[in-house]
Amino acid sequence: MESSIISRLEAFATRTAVEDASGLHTYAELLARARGIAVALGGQDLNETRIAVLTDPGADFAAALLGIWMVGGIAIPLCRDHPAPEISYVLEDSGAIRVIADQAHASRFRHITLCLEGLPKDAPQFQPCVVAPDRRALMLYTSGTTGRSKGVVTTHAQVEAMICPLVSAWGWSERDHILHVLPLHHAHGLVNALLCCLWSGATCLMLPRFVACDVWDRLGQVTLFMGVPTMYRRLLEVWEQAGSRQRSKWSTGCSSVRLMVSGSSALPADIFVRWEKVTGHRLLERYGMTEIGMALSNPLTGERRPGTVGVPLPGVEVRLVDELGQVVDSEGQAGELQVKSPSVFQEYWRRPEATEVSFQRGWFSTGDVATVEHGYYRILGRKSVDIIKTGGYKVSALEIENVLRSHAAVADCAIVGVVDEDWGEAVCAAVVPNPGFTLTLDTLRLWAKGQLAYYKVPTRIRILNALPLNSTGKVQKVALRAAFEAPQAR
Ligand code: MLC
Ligand code: AMP
Repeated sequence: MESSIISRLEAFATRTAVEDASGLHTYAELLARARGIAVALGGQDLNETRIAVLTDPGADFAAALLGIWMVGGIAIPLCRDHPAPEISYVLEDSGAIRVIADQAHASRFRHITLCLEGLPKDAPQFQPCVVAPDRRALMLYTSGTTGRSKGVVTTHAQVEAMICPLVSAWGWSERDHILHVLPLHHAHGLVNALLCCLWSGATCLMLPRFVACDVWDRLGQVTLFMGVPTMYRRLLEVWEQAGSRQRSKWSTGCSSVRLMVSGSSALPADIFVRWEKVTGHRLLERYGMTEIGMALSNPLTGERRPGTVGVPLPGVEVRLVDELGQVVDSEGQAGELQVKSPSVFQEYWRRPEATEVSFQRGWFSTGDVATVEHGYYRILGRKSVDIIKTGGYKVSALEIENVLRSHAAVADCAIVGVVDEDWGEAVCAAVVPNPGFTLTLDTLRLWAKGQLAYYKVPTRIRILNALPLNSTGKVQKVALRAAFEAPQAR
C-alpha cells in the first residue's frame, strides 16, 4: 500500500489544494509535481534516506514532501530564515543526502541541492513505492534541555495519528479553506495546518510570511485560521491602530471564519478577551508538542475555557505525575504531564539514550507541569528553566550559552527566558566578558545572528562581573530571571 495520505489526495483531484504566490494548484497538479520530484530522487524506494526541503511556503513545499514520501524517504523541512550554521547542523546531524530547494534557496547548498525549477512537472508513468505505515516519514528538529536540537522522528502511521484526531475534533471538511502563515519546519504549521488541510481535501492559502495587515485582509476569504499567541497580539495591535472603516471591514471579514485556533505557547487571558471583542470569536486553545502531536484541546462545540487547554483529543491518554513518579489524581494538584497516544514519536534520531529517558513505562514525559480543574487541563509552565518558549518557538538555554561562549570576548554566560508581553518569553543573556574585551549588546547580537536562528538571539544582555552561583556552584537562573523581570531592569 502506498502512503495513505497520497492515496487520499488522489480522490480530491480537481479541487484546489494550495493557493500561493504563484496561483492556484489542484490536488492533481500537486500529485503530478510530487511524481516529478519522486522520479528526480531516483524513482526507487529510498529506504528512509533523509531528504531535506528548503522552499518558500507554497505548493512546491507540499509537492516536495509528497514526492519524498512517494519514494519512501524521510522528509526534513528546513527553516529558510535560519543562518548557515543552523542549517548545516541539521543536514549533518540527520545525514541528509539531498536538499530539495526552490529557485530562491537553491544556491545555498549547491552540491547536494535538487532545484525544483528544472524538474519535470509530472512523471505520469511513475507509481508511488509501497511504504509500510511503520516506516519513518518525518524528522522535525526541536530543542531539549541538553545540547543542540534533536531530530524528532515520526513514522507514516504516527503522522496519520497526529492528523486524524484533529480532523475529527475540529470538524475539518472539503469545504474548509485555511489561511496559513506558520513556519513549515514545526508541527503547528506542518501538521495542524497543512497536512490536516490536505488530508481533508480542503484548500490551503499560504502567504509568504506572517504580516498582520495581510492576515486581516485575507481572513474574510477563509474558514479557518491558526496562530501562536504572538501573532494574535500583533493582529490586535494593528487592528487597534487602524481607522474605524478599516477596523469594521476587518472585523466583519471574520464572520466567514468558523474556527480560530491558538497554540504552541500559553494564550494570555487579555488576548482571549480582546480577540473576542474584536472578532466575535472565542479562540480555541490547544496543547501539543513536536514529539506527541496535539494532546489536549478545548472543544469545537461546547465551552472554551480561557487559560486552559481543554481535554484529551480522541485516542490520547494523559496523566499527571508528581516528583516521585506517583500519579496525581486530586483536583487542582500540579504534576508533570505525561502522554500515551498512537501519535507519539518513534525516537530522537540517533539518540537512543535521550529517547529512553523521555519515556516512563510507555508514557512520554512532556516536561510541562499542569493541573486539572473541573475536567479541563491548565498548563502551569515547564519543569526546566533551560527551556524557553519565545514567539511559539522552543529554544534551549544551554544551546545558546554554548554558542555565546565560543565568542572570544565571552568568558561565561547564562541564558534565561524572561516574561515578555510580545514574545511570551524573551531570550535574555547575562554575560561575563573576558578581561580586556568590551562587549555591547549590539555587537554580540549581530554576531549571534550569524550563528543562531533569529528567535534564539538574545534580546537583552546584561554585562556582569560574575554569574550568581548557589552553594553547589550552579548558576542561580531563577534569581537571574527575577533580576531581568524586575521593573527597574526593563
Ligand atoms: C523574531 N524576533 C525576535 C523573536 N522573533 N526577537 C526576540 N524574540 C523572538 N522570539 C526579531 C526578529 O529577528 C527581528 O529582529 C524582529 O524581531 C522583528 O521580526 P518580526 O518579523 O516582527 O518577527 P517575526 O520574524 O515575524 O516573528 C514573529 C512570529 C514568529 C510570531 C511570526 O515568531 C513565528 O512565526 N512564530 C511561530 C512559531 C511556531 O510555529 N511554533 C510552533 C512550534 S511547534 P530585527 O533585529 O531583524 O528587526 C509546537 C507544538 C505546538 O510548539 O504545540 O504547536
Ligand atoms: P515544541 O517542542 O516546539 O513542539 O513545543 C512544545 C511545547 O510548547 C510544549 O511542551 C509546551 O511547553 C508548549 N505549548 C504548546 N501549546 C501550549 C499551550 N497551549 N499552552 C502552553 N504551552 C504550550
